[in-house]
Amino acid sequence: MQTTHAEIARPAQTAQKKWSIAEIEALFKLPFSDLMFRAQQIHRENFDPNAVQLSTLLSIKTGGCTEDCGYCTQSSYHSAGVENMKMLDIDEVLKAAKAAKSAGAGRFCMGAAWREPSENDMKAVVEMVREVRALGMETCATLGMLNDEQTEQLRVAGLDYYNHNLDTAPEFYGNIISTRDYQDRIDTLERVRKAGMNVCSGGIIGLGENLTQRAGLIAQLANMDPYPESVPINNLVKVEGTPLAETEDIDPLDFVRMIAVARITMPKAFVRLSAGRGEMSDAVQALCFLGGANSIFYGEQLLTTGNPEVERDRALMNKLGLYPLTEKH
Ligand code: SAM
Ligand code: DTB
Ligand code: SF4
Repeated sequence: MQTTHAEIARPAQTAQKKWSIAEIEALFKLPFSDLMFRAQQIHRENFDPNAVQLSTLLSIKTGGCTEDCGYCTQSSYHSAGVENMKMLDIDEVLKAAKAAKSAGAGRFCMGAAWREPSENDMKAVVEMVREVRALGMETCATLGMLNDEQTEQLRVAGLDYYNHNLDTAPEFYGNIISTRDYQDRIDTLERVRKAGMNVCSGGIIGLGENLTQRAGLIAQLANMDPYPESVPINNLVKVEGTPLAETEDIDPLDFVRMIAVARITMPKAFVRLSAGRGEMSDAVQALCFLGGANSIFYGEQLLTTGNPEVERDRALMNKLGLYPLTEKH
């Protein structure tokens, strides 16, 4: 099996620190410069500080989801104007993956609006994973809950990462999603880990959660043993027709703090500055990189919402002296 960047960056783990929620909250409350300094120090001990991992997302099955996640445009409970579409065929997926590769992405992430995949869905996805991997890209998929057999099918196909977010703290989860519970998410993550694939799991901020709940999400992630190789931190993208459309905006500096706390508590993870970059200034994104973010979604589109244009990201990276991970490793 091809060695992945995460495996290179993350040698055998020694005993992992356990974080209490109070300790994590104390990190959030540090003076901003102290927090950034500490995060940047840890970042430099573990990574090339100027290399950024680039992942391109493709929605392989959009809309009509049977879950009721309050933030999501694709839930059939909401009216965000996203249609229930059929799954893309393999040629469309490969075309997008080749374009992502030639634009400089190292990883291709395939997302589906499913509670869990069916047997037929799995047949198609397994083929997609095999073929995308054959292009020489890292592969990631996010398909909802998995059972043991499905996890094994993905591992055999050569899937490098499985994304499944915890999204928020356990005690706030029920305010956002009622059709599954927190333990369902943890069970899928454990299956992915047991099968030997890299775990990608993170969350969203700006859902109306308080600081203790942000710390609670970080504690869940950082205390997994081992913690995820990839940790996406999303800023809620508010879309009309979803229950969270009117939620109050968070202060962008609080987003930066979330990134820095993820970096400090999960020193060897790739921390991804994920959804919400379209609404962020270059200055805020620069602070996120300083706080230890070293991965982004790269390409005009996330799943159903926009992301910065490739040209804008290239210009930002040039301005900051950042380069794609694949070019230097
Ligand atoms: N259906 C699968 C699932 O829920 O795991 C995979 C796709 S789902 C869209 C993947 C993740 O995208 C969610 O867990 C959530 O963290 C993030 N997400 C979805 N809608 C979002 C939004 N409006 N703003 C920010 N993040 C969002
Ligand atoms: C993740 O943490 N963020 C991505 C990915 N994993 C699948 C999804 C962001 C979705 C943003 C809203 C949309 O485009 O629909
Ligand atoms: Fe479905 Fe995933 Fe959206 Fe939830 S986040 S409604 S599971 S697509």
